[in-house]
Amino acid sequence: MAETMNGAEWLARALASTGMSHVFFVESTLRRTLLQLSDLGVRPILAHAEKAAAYMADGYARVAGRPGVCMAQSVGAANLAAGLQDAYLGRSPVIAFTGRKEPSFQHRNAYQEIAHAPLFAAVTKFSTPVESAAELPRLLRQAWRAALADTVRPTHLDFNGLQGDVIELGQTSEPPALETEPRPLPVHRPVADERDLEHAAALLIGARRVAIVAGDGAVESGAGPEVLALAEALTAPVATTLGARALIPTRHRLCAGVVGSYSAPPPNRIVHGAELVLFIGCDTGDQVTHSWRIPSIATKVVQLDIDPVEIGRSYPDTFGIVGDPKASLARLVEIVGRPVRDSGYVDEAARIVIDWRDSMTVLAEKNNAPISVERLCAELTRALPADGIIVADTGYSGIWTGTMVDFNGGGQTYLRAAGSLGWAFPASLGAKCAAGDRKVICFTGDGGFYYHLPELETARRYNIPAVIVINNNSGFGQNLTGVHRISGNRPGRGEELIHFGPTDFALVAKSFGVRGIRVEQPGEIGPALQQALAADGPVVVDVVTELEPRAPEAWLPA
Ligand SMILES: Cc1ncc(C[n+]2csc(CCOP(=O)(O)OP(=O)(O)O)c2C)c(N)n1
Repeated sequence: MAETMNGAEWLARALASTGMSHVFFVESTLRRTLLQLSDLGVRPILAHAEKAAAYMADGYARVAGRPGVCMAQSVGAANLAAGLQDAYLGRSPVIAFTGRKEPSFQHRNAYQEIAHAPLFAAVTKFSTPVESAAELPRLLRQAWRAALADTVRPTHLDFNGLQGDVIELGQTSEPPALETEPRPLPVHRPVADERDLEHAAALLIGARRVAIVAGDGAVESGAGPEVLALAEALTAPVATTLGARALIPTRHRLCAGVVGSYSAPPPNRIVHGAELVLFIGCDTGDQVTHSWRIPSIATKVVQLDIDPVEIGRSYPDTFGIVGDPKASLARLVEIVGRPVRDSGYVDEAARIVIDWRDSMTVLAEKNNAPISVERLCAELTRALPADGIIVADTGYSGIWTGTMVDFNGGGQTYLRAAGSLGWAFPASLGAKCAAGDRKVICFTGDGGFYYHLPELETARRYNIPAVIVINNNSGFGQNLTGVHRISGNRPGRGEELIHFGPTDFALVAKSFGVRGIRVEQPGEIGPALQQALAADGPVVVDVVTELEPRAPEAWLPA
């Protein structure tokens, strides 16, 4: 006979059955479930703010390739929803639980509560109330499946009762399991239609200057080797989205770099010069295309994506192939075979990349204070272990790491914020919870770090050994160009809008009981990173830089 149990216990056992190791929450919510989870070996991580808990679940999910769970009580729901924006944009399978006051409290000015459904509508692909323990198994399985189905995105369950109490009140006799066979992302690997692949191969072989733009979907699919194999066969340069920075070795002859608005000049020049662009698992949004100017809107496109809705979303002249990137590229490589190709375009592309790299050498090797961020990035490249993970914040932190840090294209992982400043630090803690022995380095500006600074206490409490590198330039560095422009480029004018500090974050870290290393000379960066990576607890590496230097800027045609 099937075992009957309380809904709160069912939830804990069902989550634990998936093999997850951590969940992230702010009191007071689902207490019985959290205690049961703890008994079952799943660690509840108490964060200091709901947004941080959502970011932790996001970082966890991206490294685990499995859902990350976050929870909050009713009044925390708006904060938790705000934290799902990055997971939604970054296509991360975060599952959020909230409590909601029971029906007798609705529509009569209940303390602390606004409607939850509108909050979650924009940041989830499935969000539903849970009214009884009996409904829980069906709805959680749906939330789980929906989060993992392409396009991967957050889902949400809103439990009746301020702290999710409803599931404590009822019983269920369903088996506490969510999956028949736990699988990492992507859960499904359909191979594209053979005729579409043949037509795509003909288009690709028929074009002389083919550029590949590989996106986050290619990373999710683990398609790096297949992307490179196709690039070799077609003699095509490979540019990537920011999120796919680590897809292939960034020093490879065919690697053009990150294309779009968060980019250095070479990839934009290269992709703009293509006759045909092959998008692979790429959202073709404004960031990767620099608002649909790279490549130009009239460019002939072949697009491979697991989600048919993405095909031709931005470029009208698109031939679409629907399938898992890795599985479909493997077949496409076979069909393409070994055609005779002109190497003129890749030679030109390689020259553009080499010349630009040469022009950056002075800054990457700069040996005196103030520290150049290019040098900091060169030190990060040297320090990052072969299976290391970099978690970068948005804005300049994304541009610096996406243009100036090199990756081995096999083993190393690059995670970037999908736009929310402050995401990286909590996300790196969640990432480290999923990373096992792999080292995690967070790269953030001081402006980004201030958002969730109290999570230093969380890092210490659970002894999460992430390395937090702060590019400490005492302000919103990226925004300096903008405020100067508005103020007629008058020196000093407008800087009060973006200036703060100076703050010694090494001292701040120490006050939280976290190790802090202050770095003011370029020669100190390498040893500081080594010490931090060797530590068995969290370490803040506070690198003092200046506001004025600009990150690489994207190229646009005249
Ligand atoms: C939630 C949110 N608010 C505002 C912004 C706009 N924004 C993007 S980058 C940036 C400045 C970041 O400063 P910092 O983290 O210190 O890095 P730096 O630019 O100095 O390298 C701001 C304000 C944002 N991306 N997200």
